[in-house]
Amino acid sequence: MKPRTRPTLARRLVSGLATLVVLGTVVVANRPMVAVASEALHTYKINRQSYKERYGHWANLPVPRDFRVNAIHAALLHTGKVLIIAGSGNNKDSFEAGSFRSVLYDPAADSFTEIDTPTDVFCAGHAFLPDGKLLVAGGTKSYEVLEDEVDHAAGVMKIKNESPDGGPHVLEKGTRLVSATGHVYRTRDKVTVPTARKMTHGTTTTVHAGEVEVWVDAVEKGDAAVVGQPAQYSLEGLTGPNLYGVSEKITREKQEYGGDKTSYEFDPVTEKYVKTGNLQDPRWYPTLIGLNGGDVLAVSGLDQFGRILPGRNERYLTAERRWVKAPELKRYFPTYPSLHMMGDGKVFYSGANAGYGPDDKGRTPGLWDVRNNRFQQVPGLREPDKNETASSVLLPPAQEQKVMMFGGGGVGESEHSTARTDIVDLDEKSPRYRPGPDLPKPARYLSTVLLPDDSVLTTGGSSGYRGGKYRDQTRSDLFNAQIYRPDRNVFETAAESTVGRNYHSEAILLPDGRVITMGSDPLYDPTGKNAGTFEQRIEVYSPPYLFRGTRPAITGGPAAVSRGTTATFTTPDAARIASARLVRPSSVTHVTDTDQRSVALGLHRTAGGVDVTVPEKAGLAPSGWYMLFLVDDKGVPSAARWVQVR
Ligand SMILES: [Cu+2]
Repeated sequence: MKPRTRPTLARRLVSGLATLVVLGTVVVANRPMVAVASEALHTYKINRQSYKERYGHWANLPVPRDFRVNAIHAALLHTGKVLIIAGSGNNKDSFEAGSFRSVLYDPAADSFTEIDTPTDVFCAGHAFLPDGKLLVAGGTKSYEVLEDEVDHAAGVMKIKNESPDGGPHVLEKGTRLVSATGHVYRTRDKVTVPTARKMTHGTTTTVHAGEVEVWVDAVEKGDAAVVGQPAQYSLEGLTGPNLYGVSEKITREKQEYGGDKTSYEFDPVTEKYVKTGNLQDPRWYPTLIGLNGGDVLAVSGLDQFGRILPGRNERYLTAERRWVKAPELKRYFPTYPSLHMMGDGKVFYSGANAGYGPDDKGRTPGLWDVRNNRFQQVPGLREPDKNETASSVLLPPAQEQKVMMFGGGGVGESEHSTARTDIVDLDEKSPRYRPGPDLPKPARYLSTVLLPDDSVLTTGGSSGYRGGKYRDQTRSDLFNAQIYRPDRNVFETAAESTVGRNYHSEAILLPDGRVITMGSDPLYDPTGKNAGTFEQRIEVYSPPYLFRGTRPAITGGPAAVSRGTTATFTTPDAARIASARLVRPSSVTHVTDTDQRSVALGLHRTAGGVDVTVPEKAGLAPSGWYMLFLVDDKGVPSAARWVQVR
């Protein structure tokens, strides 16, 4: 047989080129098939055991149609169920229809229940009480009206009563007030104007007018009824100087959301909202934080007329189930400030917040001593102009007293966002933020979830405002997830989520060690031209530790433990238990969560179990329900057992 001659270089090039052209044509002609093939390859890859062991695994949670809600708030109850609160769900039609919703998801039974929701708790604040009930305070009294939708001039009117004798005056909704130029305005609510108070000092008597604020709308449309300066108004049909209105200005500017005064304790056992005393100030976007001793502090928020509260904070007296003013703790914060309870009882404001208020006020992080209202600024945070829509957590374990800031964006509808993380050690004498590792991409609304193995899952978020435009992208949802390892100060790549989550989204650790993610409220649809729709799908992430062999089990132990004491829990896996953690369940909205924390327990292994010691300080382990996790020497956690810390 004649040996085959080797083709020349030119021939080989021509033939190679021809093959490429043929292959290219095949690929182009069969693009859908190639896409299917690459998707199949991706599916194969992410489902391999070795992949899951390294990156974890995401799965969609099928939600029956009737239980799909706009998840604005989420909290894990000590019954193991997740309370998902929508209220009106940032949907004006639902608000006007009085349709307010909450849903309970039970991960153990994989079932959903509708919860009767009496008022619009959309954008309330919440925090767990020592007995495990969830205090939910504030919410939505009125929806925003954008400037181009304001046809009638409107504003806040102060009605004054200078008569100390006639008793209080009740003004029905629709009461008419007239300006000096004859324009008529109607009140939006029924109000009671208190009597004036007579004060006598020696021989002189002064009268302090009684007053109440009410929103008024001009009767006629257009600009004629706009009043640009402070003015006085008379009540139609009323003569005499005793009762009148004054207003700073009546405008056709944008009307912000108005806050509500309602407050509830959600009872995880009866699964009902139980009304408590009202807030002293209506609040929309407040932060609630539990204080040592069991009371709760409410700070910030917009009032019933959409004005940011100028530092009027208040305290919930848990034993009496009512709110009282806290003038001794007057301090201004932007809305939904991220607050963390520290070991010594001080409250740390990380600087993260959620978006209302001027850009030059109350934006500096610091340690707030809630016993004497002193505030020690904490310097060093990089890009301090990008704290809005940032998130922060008390890193695990809580004993380290380190808080980490993640991402964030500029104030308002800013196009700027950041990938920075910074960490502060609040045990230092003069604590300051120091640089942490960057996130893979700039991120607003990043969800941060403490895992029982002392790592932090970060997931979701978007680079642009509410998932919208960022640089050359129309949509900017982030699908990359990563796990922060405090011991090595690095982010490890995690599997990618399939659902993007920006504004109004949440992620929380479940008792079985998985993480549930929900919500997202994009401003625009994928074209970037039409209004976006609320994301109602739920996705659940199983971290790598769930694929790394048999989990240790907790088989018995007390339902309650006291701080500073030791308790015994039984486990057949005692020999390989390396750590024990109490993880306080999350109650989160707008990436603000004052509850989430992981507390290290002293650990002593015995033959059939472990003795664990709870720290003494209430600032480290505030009273309430926790998930006890035992973690083995490979970092694999048990399923949690619920324990109440007293
Ligand atoms: Cu919101």
